[in-house]
Amino acid sequence: GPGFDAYAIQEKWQSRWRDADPFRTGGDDDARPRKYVLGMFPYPSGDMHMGHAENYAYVDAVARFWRHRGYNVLNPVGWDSFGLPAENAAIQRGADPREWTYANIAQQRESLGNFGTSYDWSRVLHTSDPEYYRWNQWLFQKLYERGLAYRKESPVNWCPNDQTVLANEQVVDGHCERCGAEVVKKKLTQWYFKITDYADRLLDDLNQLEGSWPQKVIRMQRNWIGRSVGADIDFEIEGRDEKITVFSTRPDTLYGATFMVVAPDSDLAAELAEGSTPEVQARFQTYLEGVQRETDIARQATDRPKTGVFLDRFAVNPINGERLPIWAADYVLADYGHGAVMAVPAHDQRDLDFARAFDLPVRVVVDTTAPITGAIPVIELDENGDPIDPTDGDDASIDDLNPARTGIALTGEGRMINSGSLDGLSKRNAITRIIEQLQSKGAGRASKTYRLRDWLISRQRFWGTPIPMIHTEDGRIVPVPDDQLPLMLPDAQGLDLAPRGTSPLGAATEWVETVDPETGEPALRDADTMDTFVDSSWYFLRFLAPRSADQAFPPREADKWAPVDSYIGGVEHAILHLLYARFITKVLFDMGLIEFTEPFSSLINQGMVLLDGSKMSKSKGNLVEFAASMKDPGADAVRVAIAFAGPVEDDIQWEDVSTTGAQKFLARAWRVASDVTSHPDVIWAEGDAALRRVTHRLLADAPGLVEQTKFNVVLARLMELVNATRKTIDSGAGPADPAVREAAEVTAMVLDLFAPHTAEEMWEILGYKPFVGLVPWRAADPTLLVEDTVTAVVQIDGKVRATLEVSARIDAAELERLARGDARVQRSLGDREVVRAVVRPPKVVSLSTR
Ligand code: ANZ
Repeated sequence: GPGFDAYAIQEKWQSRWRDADPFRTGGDDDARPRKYVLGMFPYPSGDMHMGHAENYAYVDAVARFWRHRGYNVLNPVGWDSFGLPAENAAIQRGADPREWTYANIAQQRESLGNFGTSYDWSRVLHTSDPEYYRWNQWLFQKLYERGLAYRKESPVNWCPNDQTVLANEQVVDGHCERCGAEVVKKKLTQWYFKITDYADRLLDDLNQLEGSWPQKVIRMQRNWIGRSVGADIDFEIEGRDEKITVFSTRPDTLYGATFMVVAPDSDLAAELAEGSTPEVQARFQTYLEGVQRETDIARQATDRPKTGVFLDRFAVNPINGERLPIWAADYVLADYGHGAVMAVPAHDQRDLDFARAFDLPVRVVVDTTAPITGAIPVIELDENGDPIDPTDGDDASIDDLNPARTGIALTGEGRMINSGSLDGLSKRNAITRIIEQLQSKGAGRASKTYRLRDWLISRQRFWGTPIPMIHTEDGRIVPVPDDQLPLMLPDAQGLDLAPRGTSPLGAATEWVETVDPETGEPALRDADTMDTFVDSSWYFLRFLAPRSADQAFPPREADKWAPVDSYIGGVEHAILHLLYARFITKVLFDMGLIEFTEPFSSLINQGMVLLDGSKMSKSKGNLVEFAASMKDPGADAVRVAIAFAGPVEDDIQWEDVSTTGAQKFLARAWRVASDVTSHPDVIWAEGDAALRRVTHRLLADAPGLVEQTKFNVVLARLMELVNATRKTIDSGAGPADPAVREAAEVTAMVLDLFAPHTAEEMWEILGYKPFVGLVPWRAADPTLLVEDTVTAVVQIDGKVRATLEVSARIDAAELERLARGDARVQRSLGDREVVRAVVRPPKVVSLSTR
């Protein structure tokens, strides 16, 4: 007969799917339970590459799986279509970002169709459509009403190449996440979303996600939020009316404070220097200029020599009235805590390094050699990974450990000494006690500090959502009235998009000029656009009713579908996108619009497709053409090869991906279906039991494996089934055996997860109507799952010495190996040698020593 023609099959089934639209999500009358499966939506920069293919292959496998399991599946797709790459490409080519974007979307959409993905195509959305970004503007105004959107002037991350500000999350090791240019600080007035108000909830709710999100992502989010618990302590400053507040995680060590350090680039440092001698001022200025050229990363490195200037000013320790010299030093950061620290060199390594460099006093206030009952000792490791025991040596006393001499700060647990009324207390009790004392003096309070900063959302670029605010002549800032929304982007024609640090919209005179909605006086629109991470922070809700003209999303649909059951995408979004989406979800919850607080119930991060060890992306120029691969080897072979390449979360080396192997497997599966000669009305029970067992074990195991995203294992088991079926056709009961038909049908159904075109074709060959994609999962027959075992006896010189439970299908070699390895057999053999073995599988092994 004719051979397996993968491309013809692919074309045929894609056209049938287009006509019948079988995977559209069921509506209100659909009684099936619901599943919301979502892949992180693509950015339309050029055509797709194999990294995209991997993501869509997994998303489609999960969506198809739940349909087979009887669910009404929502699996939508859309485009994250605002953003810098479109604008930069447009500038380079002198084109319109809009045209570039929508041309790419059209190309990607065709590629996705060619890949055979089972999306609900009726729900496609683009974030650059006014019907979408109108709701970004709504969201912005809602946050503004709630005090969660505000403007402030502060030093921001500035990319000198892209000429725009960046969020902290977009700065990677001091460089622009997109273009790699070194990021500098610039003082600007910008819009922020107050994500820090949600820091505790963003942190605490991660507990709900344990087990359903990758541990690594949870850990990265925890570190990013970075909650530290401690106290704020206020210090009087000589010659200054206001106190200086410092944040400390170790208020228990307050008696050990011997100096104070302020961040040189803080307003506070400048003010303290200004109030000092001209000499200090000059030295401070020189120091500051050097500091401003450093990155935060370099400043926090523990191994670099400590630098700083004495400001010739003094603080007063609120607990004992001691005078503390104030220094400015770059290891203290301006935008963490209060930009100032009380330095406790005996118990903080950075402070100790500084004290030793500038000959400042060191006072021990925790005796780390004193035993603390009930406390779990903190064991620190040295660079060899061996525990450092601060009490090393039998008669170590705290004097032997004097950090001023050893250079090692005593950071471990112990009992308070040299600390007045705190003496003898453990760390925990001392912290509680000192906070009480400070509080009663009005000089301190319990406090928390976070690494997380507010989310800077304004951008000085064109291709984004216009910020829906108006600046009035008398200096007020008011929302664009509702009836003027969407506030649409003007035509890019005639606008100079070249980055120059101010928004190109500002030059669109007609667009920018408006009136104050309250007074009718002339006013100006805000010319900045929103960070595109605003767009993606809530898009999963828009899919529920993407055409809705009067709501961002209907709460009723959200009750039905959200949160997303399975969210699938790259680990590169472990912080930014996921954190923002979690934040906005909590805001929408607080607004009473949704009834859940976490947007993605489970998260699957796929690894990357690598070429020569580096990430595959267009910018790296190492793209394996997606479009070409759809013709040869074809969509199914690409999907199978990727899913078979290894565990989902592992990176894949493209060189190791065997599309030839995948093609051969698909042809074998198809041929098995073609060889079946029995009719669909066969009686399964009459089929070959051994083959049926392989089939039913796959039916029983595959659901668990898919839920654990072990797609490669499912494929390996499918290959095993195809091989077993071939064996029965060729050397067993032949192609008419009902077990062969059963195996071929189950192969088609399970194969649909990975190779839907081949699966549909097999299903049709087997005499069924389309679509195998909608066929309910077959239940495994429990009687075929019991592993049939028998009891084998082991005789030595005619006497039974042991019995073994073995598989009924065991072969002679394996049975002999088990028998000889058995402990009882070895014991009764002692040092006698076996001279003859007679093995009759599965029941008898007879060993002779004579
Ligand atoms: C006194 C002290 C004694 C401290 C001690 C530590 C150990 P994390 O855990 O990272 O939050 N600190 C506070 N603000 C700072 C800033 N802007 N730049 C650099 N360091 C700053 O660290 C909190 C600790 O880091 C605080 O507790 C403070 O030093 C320092 F034995 O206060 B500690």
